[in-house]
Amino acid sequence: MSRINTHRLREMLKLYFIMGSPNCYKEPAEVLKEAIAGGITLFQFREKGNHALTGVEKVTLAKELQTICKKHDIPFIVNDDIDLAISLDADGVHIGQEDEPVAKVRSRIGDKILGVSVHTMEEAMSALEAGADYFGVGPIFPTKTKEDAKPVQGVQHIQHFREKGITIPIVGIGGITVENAMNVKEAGADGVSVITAISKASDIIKAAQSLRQQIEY
Ligand code: TZP
Ligand code: MG
Repeated sequence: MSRINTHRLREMLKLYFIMGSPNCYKEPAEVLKEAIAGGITLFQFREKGNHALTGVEKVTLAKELQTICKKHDIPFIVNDDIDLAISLDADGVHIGQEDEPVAKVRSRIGDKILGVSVHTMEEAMSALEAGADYFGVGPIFPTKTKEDAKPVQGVQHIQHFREKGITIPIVGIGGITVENAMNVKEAGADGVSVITAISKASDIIKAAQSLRQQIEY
């Protein structure tokens, strides 16, 4: 295997759906199937927050969702849990600044996709050097989904990274909806990552379709 091709990764990041059981009003497997039917391009399993599953239950859900992704050719990324990603042979991992150091994670996962949340130029440069494949930047807009989220950064933050010469694939995250997704792309992001705009939508298929249209425009 070799590191993911950047062009392919930019395509994958267009509509990046992130979800775990605490983000769903119904069965996560059903939510994921509908999101895929609506056109998501990448999935991240993020089992975090109130009533998040742990242990065997978490692993069982991860396997169930990974199986769905495989069936539909949607790459499966694991949030934070490097051991889980390795044991499931996931397509990649996404880590934040408070997780294991980027270089250590890169050496553990080999050529799997490695996403890193960055908030400053310093974090960005160091993640780049340590082997990140893409950056998650946010929260772009106010969000209630992540309790310990950093202050809202606005789309200017993505613009700033691009102006400073950061060419690595970037996804915006935090409070992104069909109404504001276009602004995130126009600021220089390759795609948007969303949790509740899809997971808690009354019509999940339509929500994903509408977001995808905004990004493809
Ligand atoms: N990281 C920064 S904001 C956020 C994460 C995981 C939550 C995004 O959730 P939502 O529901 O799309 O605002
Ligand atoms: Mg993390």
